[in-house]
Amino acid sequence: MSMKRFITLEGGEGAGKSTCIAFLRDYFLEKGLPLRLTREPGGTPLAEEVRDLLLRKRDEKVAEDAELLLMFAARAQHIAEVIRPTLARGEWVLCDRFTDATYAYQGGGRGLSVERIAELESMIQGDLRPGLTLLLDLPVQQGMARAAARNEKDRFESEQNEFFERVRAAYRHRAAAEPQRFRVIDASKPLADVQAALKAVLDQWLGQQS
Ligand code: Z5A
Repeated sequence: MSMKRFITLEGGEGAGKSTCIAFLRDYFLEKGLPLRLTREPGGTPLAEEVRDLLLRKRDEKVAEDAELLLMFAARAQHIAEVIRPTLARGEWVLCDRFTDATYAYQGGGRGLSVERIAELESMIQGDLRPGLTLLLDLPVQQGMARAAARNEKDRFESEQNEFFERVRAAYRHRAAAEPQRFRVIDASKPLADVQAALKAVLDQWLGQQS
């Protein structure tokens, strides 16, 4: 199964993932390449229900391990029902967040150990890893200012500044550790520059396919 066709998009608050997804969808369409756009947590009816459980604000404190296991429960379903079958058909998958988000939010943000996450990653994913990960990176303050324009905050968006600083640091740490998989895009730039950077990365990535 080709991991080269499995692409993930990551980034912190207000990084512009939704905006970039639309651009990437058009890019693939123009190239005539079959693309399945999907997201985590979510991507199947059951996994979307788990997403709702995870994002909804509630009075009860959510235990860190409960959060971690729900993320991987949704992921197991998403992999079985969408990601593996799509890749097996030879199509492309573009996933809005994947396991790097678990390392960043549950690892960096909540402080869970990398080993604990890695154990679940191999249990649930086996050898499935993205071939290419696009990380939209920008200073936390700038991202928060962009995101502030949105309506009601969910359970993650309600976290404090320091939480998002740890998330960003964890993402950057992972990108530095795996430069062959990650492409870090400066998301603090105007949208046109971000899109040009994405296009350059994909032109190069697709060029390597043949
Ligand atoms: N989560 C987790 O904890 N563990 C996991 O394993 C996984 C996820 C998979 C939901 O994710 C939450 O799940 C997430 C982490 C957790 N929580 N948080 N935070 P999500 O991906 O659905 O949530 P999100 O981060 O809110 O994603 P988003 O909706 O795609 O937001 P965004 O990246 O901020 O994108 P945006 O809406 O496109 O951009 C925000 C605003 O900035 C918008 O007004 C744009 O017009 C503007 N924008 C975008 N780009 C630019 C540029 N370049 N210049 C100026 N303005 C811009």
